[in-house]
Amino acid sequence: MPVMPEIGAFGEADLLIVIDVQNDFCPGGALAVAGGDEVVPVVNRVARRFAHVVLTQDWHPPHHVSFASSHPGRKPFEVVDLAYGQQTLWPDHCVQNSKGAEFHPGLDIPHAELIARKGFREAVDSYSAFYENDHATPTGLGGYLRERGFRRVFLCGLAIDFCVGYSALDARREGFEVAVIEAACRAIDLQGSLAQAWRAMAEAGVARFADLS
Ligand code: VGL
Ligand code: ZN
Repeated sequence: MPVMPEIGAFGEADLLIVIDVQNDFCPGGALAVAGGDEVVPVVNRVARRFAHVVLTQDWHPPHHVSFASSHPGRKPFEVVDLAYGQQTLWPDHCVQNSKGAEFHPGLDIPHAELIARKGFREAVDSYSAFYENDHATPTGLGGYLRERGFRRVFLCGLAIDFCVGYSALDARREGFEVAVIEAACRAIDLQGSLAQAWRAMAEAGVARFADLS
């Protein structure tokens, strides 16, 4: 199991990754996460503790394979078998350059150093910031983090049971120490996905912090 630092002792080897705090994942958005907007002030506060922050942005082309609308006869939240495995179908969301794909207007992290967009390949979804959903095609973020010298990755944002959780597991696979900051996350919670995500993260050695304050 990784040994996480004392809370408060964040330095040059520590990175906060803020996952997908975008309009479409907030109330009123196309794939609204309950209480999604509530994370905004928490994320802003947490981000001020870190010298280094990366943001991710779900960024799909129109007719993306993860959209139910791309599969005649299918409805959102159904699961289909694709070439790379099972894929949950979603309402159209975070379409490139749309209002829904923009960061929540309250997100205030001027010192964020990189915006990593994901899910931009039409034929494969990408929950994780590190790998496409085929679990084989890297996004390049792992290499970026290594080259920057980060060793500890802290994660927060939306949604804990999809993009935050998959990113946490992949960050462990990439060899980083990993912690999730729960107060700065919300869940989609589809058919037990929230409990399953926490179980998988615990097994993988992802630390769980209630908050940083
Ligand atoms: C997400 C489903 C589809 C997420 C993104 O950010 O958790 N979930 N696209
Ligand atoms: Zn998406």
